[in-house]
Amino acid sequence: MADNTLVRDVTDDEVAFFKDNGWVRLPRLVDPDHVAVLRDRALGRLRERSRAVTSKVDQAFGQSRDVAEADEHFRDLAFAPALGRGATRLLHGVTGVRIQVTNLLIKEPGGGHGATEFHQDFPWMPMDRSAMLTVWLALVDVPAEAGSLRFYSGSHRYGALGRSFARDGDDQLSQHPWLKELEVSPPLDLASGDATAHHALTVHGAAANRLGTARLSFTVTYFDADALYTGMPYQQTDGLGLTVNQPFEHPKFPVVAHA
Ligand SMILES: O=C(O)CCC(=O)C(=O)O
Repeated sequence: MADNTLVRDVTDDEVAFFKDNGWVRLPRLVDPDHVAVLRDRALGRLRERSRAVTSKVDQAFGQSRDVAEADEHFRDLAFAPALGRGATRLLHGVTGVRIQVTNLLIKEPGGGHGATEFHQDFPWMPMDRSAMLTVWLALVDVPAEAGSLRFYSGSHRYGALGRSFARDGDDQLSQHPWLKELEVSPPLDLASGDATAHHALTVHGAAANRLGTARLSFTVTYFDADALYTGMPYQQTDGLGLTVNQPFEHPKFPVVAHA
């Protein structure tokens, strides 16, 4: 993928907004013509996914995890230098990033999937530091009524607030009613190729899809390349042979940007 043509750089204003709010909107991050190619590939992959509903997450959206390992188009995007640079700048104070996971998400309309309850991503992670973010790229137009993400602005400054999706009634608002004192991001109408980025400590969620067509997105999660493995049990990392208190030196966690 040719850098600076299909993926743009993140601007200084976007970096500043993310630092204050823990999330940012990134209009036209990826060229919409290229996104049309990605969309077709995404639909093919998602058709093959397991439809088993074994967790609360499965009730909120369907997934095709590690898509960049299986499809060079998504690999090229996850490795795009502009994205690696952007993630490094957004994550203030890190010198480089690794990929934690790539994913395709589908939120079906008409009761197929419900709302994504408000949660933080970090409490599940076996990293010794929280510098981590997810870029959520719209592969179709995602008006607010399709369930674009909403964020509690500034919630990334309150540390790890606990796991959600683990027990009934454990969304972040139920666990921490004081979050309502924070501003919620406005309902976002995203065009295909627009993205949002959110910090792994930012409380976020999404309404059910009321649009009538599927909400489709590609996500890539980047984390501090210098983070150390804690050994906390986690399905993705269990059995990979990672060493506790050492960096994530493994092909599953490639470095995409480093000073
Ligand atoms: O797309 C959604 O509804 C939720 C996605 C999410 O929580 C994430 O990417 O961290």
